[in-house]
Amino acid sequence: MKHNLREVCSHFTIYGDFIIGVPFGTGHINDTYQVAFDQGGTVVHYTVQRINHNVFKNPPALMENVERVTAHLTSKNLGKGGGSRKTLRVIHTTDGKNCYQDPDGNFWRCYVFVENCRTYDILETEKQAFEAARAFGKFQGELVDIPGGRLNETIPDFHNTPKRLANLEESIKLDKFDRVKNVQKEIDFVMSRRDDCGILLDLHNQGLIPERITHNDTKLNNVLIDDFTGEGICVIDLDTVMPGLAHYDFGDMIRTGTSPALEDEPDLSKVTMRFNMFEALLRGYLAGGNGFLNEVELEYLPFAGKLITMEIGIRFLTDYLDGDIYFKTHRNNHNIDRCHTQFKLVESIEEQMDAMKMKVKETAKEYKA
Ligand code: ADP
Ligand code: GN1
Ligand code: MG
Repeated sequence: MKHNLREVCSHFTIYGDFIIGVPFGTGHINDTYQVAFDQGGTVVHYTVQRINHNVFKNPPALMENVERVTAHLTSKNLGKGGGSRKTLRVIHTTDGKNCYQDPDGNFWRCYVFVENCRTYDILETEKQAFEAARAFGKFQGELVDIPGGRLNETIPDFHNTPKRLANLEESIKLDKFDRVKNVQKEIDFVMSRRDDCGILLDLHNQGLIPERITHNDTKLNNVLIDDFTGEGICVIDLDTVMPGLAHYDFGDMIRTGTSPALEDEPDLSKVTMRFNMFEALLRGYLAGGNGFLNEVELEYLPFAGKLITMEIGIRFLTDYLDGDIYFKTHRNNHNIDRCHTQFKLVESIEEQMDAMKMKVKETAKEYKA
């Protein structure tokens, strides 16, 4: 085990005796563990995470966001039944802080582990898609009136696609690992779509789509699905909750919720945008958000799927050129496999764009507030 979890846990206000800690989940950035404690003969679990401080430069500011967001969501769900499973609960350190910094400079946080639910890397049914998207829509809707001023930007320009493109161009120019020659086709793919990159930000700058509080990492495995009811109960992975456009969230749902293949699937024939899953995501998102989107936001929901998928593809491609330093990789060319699935999905979305737009037009009417 890379980390001494027993020692880490001793700095949090957890009652009982540490039993064991095991790595958990398939995230690309942080180190996540499930730890078990014996509390008077009952085993109780917690999530303990090392925050990647190369990616998140200011973990205490990030945790300040998490505390504000979870406190607000908790207040909204008070008295509505099952409230304690609907929002992450931060466990404080023994000296009253929201995270612990170890002697090596690592930042750790701890949450109550929500039992009897799980996350899915691939969605299997329309119901799961509906439920997951509804949870994200509800999350965005409930944060509309969070008090206390603008949230901290935990990663500036996180979904600024033109900047992501500029970073790619810089990495191509530097070509530190002599890899550009291996990915000319992928680079051409991006460059032929470069005019798409600024579309959402332009609409925002024209005042047509507003800034909202968004999650920004709405991978479908960032919502806990109840084992018994199949309901999307709790939105997790709150590191990137900050000001953003609604499209960043719906776009990433299309990216991760419509394909029947894993993000790193080498067999590209499996990668496709399943229209029925798109519709289920759309219905779930609109049902959860309860009509807060304006007409222009609605119109650009399908485009968001294309743009965010391309943006993450650009980031995987850039990381490959930079020597695989940002995303965790587990095999050679892992980032390239990931990039390929994204670009294949972009093509599939492009082919179905007209039908997707039509579907949004028809469906939005049913969910007006
Ligand atoms: P990462 O940044 O590594 O993606 P996440 O916060 O998404 O970290 O956690 C990784 C996985 O751990 C999730 O996909 C989920 O399955 C599980 N998980 C995280 N927090 C909790 C929690 N509080 N209760 C239950 N499961 C959790
Ligand atoms: C990372 O941590 P994780 O795996 O939920 C990344 C997202 C990407 C995603 C691609 C902070 O999310 O932006 O969309 O990988 N998170 C960060 O799978 O960069
Ligand atoms: Mg996650």
